[in-house]
Amino acid sequence: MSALVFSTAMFSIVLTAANAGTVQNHLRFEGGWIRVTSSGHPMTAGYISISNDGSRDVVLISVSSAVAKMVEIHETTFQSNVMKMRKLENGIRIPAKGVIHLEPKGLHLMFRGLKMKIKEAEKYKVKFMFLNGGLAEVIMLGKK
Ligand SMILES: [Cu+2]
Repeated sequence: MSALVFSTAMFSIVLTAANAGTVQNHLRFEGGWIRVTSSGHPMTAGYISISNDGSRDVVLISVSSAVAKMVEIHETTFQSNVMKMRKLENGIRIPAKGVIHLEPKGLHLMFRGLKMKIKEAEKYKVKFMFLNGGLAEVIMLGKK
């Protein structure tokens, strides 16, 4: 499972691959985007699909980025038709041969304490950390 760790060489490939879908061993990151903000806005959400083509489950345990003080993993719930968000303290399990979709009104990344404005078509580096110590650097695109 240590093969999940990105080498420096792989990292540069990821940077040029942009939003086209990133392949690193058995994990694939696709369609990653962050909702654009107006200046001074403190938070925004991000979405991405992560596929696990491997034979073992993996757990996404934390996410970070230079664009925000913290990035939390959230789920959206509905209580009497009121939309609420909850932080997932134990991360998200991605089953073997499975895929998870972080998407509007569902699981999402919450970028809190934004240090900059998120602009359309701009590329942002986001780090995904897994329970086994694996780390993936992924480019996410600013989008409306
Ligand atoms: Cu949220």
